[in-house]
Amino acid sequence: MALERTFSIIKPDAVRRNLIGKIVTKFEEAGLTVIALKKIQMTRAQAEGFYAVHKERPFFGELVEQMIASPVVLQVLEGEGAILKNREVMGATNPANAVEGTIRKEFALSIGENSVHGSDAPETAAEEIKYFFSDDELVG
Ligand code: DAT
Ligand code: MG
Repeated sequence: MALERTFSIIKPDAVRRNLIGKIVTKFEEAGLTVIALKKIQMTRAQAEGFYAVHKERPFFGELVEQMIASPVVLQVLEGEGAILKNREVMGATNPANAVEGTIRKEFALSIGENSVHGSDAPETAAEEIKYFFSDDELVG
């Protein structure tokens, strides 16, 4: 396994419920290291650009509205096999299908308000990190 970096968003539904610490703890306990972290209010343009891959899907409008409803926490996580590890800690997109102990099983409200985003592959991880962070913000 290689040392990887991946991108994570703690979504508005979780930030609003003061779950930042509990979610970061899940990542850290899985062996992921936080090498960048910031809280922002995402703009509509940022959210539409970030989710451009989903723009033809029926839930695109709702997805953008949920992402800009209130602040989010952005992170870059580093570790061995970090991309897959992050996805495992997150759990399935639909919380109804998420395994016990995962973030989405414990905290997600619905398939849309599912508490976290995580990159799904090395290419998207690199793109998503660059979309929100400059190189000098990554402190490995
Ligand atoms: P993931 O966030 O697990 O990578 P995805 O990339 O397929 O899932 O979709 C991005 C987000 O879009 C997902 O976190 C929640 C929303 N979404 C996906 N499928 C949906 C659906 N059928 N109805 C409503 N929202 C959906
Ligand atoms: Mg995805």
